[in-house]
Amino acid sequence: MSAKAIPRCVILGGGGHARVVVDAILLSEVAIPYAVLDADQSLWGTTLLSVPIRGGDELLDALAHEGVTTFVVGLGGVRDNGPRRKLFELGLQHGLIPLTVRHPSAVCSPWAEIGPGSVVFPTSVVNAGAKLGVNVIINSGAIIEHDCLIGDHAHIATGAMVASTVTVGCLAHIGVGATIRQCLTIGDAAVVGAGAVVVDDVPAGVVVVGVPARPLRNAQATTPGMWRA
Ligand code: JB2
Repeated sequence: MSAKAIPRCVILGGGGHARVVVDAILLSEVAIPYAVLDADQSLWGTTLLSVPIRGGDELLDALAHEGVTTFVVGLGGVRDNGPRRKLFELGLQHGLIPLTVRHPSAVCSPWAEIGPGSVVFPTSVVNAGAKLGVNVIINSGAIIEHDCLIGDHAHIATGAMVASTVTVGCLAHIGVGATIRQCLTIGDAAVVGAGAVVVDDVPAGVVVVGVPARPLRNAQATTPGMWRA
């Protein structure tokens, strides 16, 4: 019986976040990180952890012809997850399969669900009954407690703690080191600032900061995934 072939993967975005994504792919051996694409021409011809940065997103078709079958969004971004959603949709439009990446040091319960294209970074925890949508980031050291629901394209930043049975909406951003009390709902495209402690539900598109977290004055979402402050 032949061993299952390891798929070739393209990483969309070649900055700091992508570096950790590539590291996790290499360590978990879930795919061969075959190429990186980046919008910044000055990076073309260079490498990211020895993976070639080949060019821009217009090379997706060419890479598919070279046998690349999977992709992962390597763009982290801060607060606005709209560009990450666009890149995810671009990969799908090119017929590629979203790769799910778990760093080997992450603790993911076998009773948790991790959606396609999601990335789970070093030492994070995703506990039993949690469900992550597509293209979610669980950044380094973040904790997703049992029975949480994390919406598509959401980003749980480094060291954030999401207590049990919390719902985080699509495109939401939970900032570095923030804490969300159990059973709350964070709306679609809402933003929780770094270090905030959230003790009430956060409506869709609203930006909250502080301890306890309160809405930031003069800040509001325009369309989901687009915000201004
Ligand atoms: O449409 C795009 C595109 N837009 C920006 N397509 C492709 N293929 N690449 C794109 N990029 C590229 O993403 C930029 O040219 C840039 O090289 C890269 C973003 O890199 P940067 O290091 O600026 O940000 P990041 O998203 O990798 O990391 C941020 O978010 C992480 C969560 C940083 O704030 C990190 O510190 C943070 N950990």
